[in-house]
Amino acid sequence: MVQVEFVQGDITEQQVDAVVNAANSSLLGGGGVDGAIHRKGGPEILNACRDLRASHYGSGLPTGQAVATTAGRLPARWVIHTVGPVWRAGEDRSGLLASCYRESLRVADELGAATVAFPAVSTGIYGWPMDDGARIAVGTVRAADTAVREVRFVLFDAAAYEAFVVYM
Ligand code: AR6
Repeated sequence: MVQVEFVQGDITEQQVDAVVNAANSSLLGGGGVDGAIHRKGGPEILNACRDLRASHYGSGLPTGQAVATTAGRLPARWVIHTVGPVWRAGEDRSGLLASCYRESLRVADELGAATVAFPAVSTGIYGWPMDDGARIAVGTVRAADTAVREVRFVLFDAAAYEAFVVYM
């Protein structure tokens, strides 16, 4: 079974095989985690994303799916880009959020990544409530059928860390 860890910190600094990016469908960058990964990882990541758009995802990466690129100058070897759902009150989109974690681990397995760091997908600009995002994230990873040995949830602030660590 996958070993789950929780740390407060910056996803771009993680020494793991793959870091997961909370991207958008365009794969061409944005704010939050996405902005930080492209800024620190350098242009190699954006170039790889442009190639993916041209070759496989002409209309963008659908919500809930995941795809890998180089990690450029980051300490990790790969970035796995996933597109979380935007929170909509009164609409249950939790299956899409769970899919982000499951699909990212599936891509990690394809790469042969043994250690993977995740941010709290959708809980920033996309507005998902942190407590619910943490429950879905940890529950999905623990239930996943994966060869990944270690999943590290990297939480940006103390409130996010507290929300996740409940599920230790
Ligand atoms: N390391 C770890 N966690 C971080 C970092 C970091 N460097 N920076 C922010 N967080 P967000 P989303 C936390 O907004 O909600 C982008 O524009 C943050 O506090 O990065 O999935 C994309 O292009 C929050 O808890 O991702 C999309 O358009 C969590 O990471 C959109 O934002 C996710 O916040 C995606 O929105």
